[in-house]
Amino acid sequence: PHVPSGEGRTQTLERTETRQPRLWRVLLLNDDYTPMDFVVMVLERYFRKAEQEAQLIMLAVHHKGQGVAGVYTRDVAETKVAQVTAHARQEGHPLRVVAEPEG
Ligand code: TYC
Repeated sequence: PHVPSGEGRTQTLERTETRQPRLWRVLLLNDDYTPMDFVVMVLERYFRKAEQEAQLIMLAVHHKGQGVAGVYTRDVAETKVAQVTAHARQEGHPLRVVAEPEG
């Protein structure tokens, strides 16, 4: 890093290298009550999946207990969790959505 010269006594150290932000997985958890169609709609609308992929992810969650809906930076992942949870509750579904750090 080089130290820019300046008038005052405060020095600013510059770094040109940056690090990639840690990514977070948004997981859908299975339950016995949320309709399959609602989960597919969530995957299409909030996670931008095409219908066929949404169906595959929903069925994988249904059979395995959980699955990855998408991978995002922390703020985006937390917003997805909040939006999907609010939508599910509004419709009276117990769907659980959580975010966890990758790696
Ligand atoms: N198990 C639900 C049913 O049989 C469907 C479902 C799939 C629910 C995925 C939640 O994250 C989920 N209606």
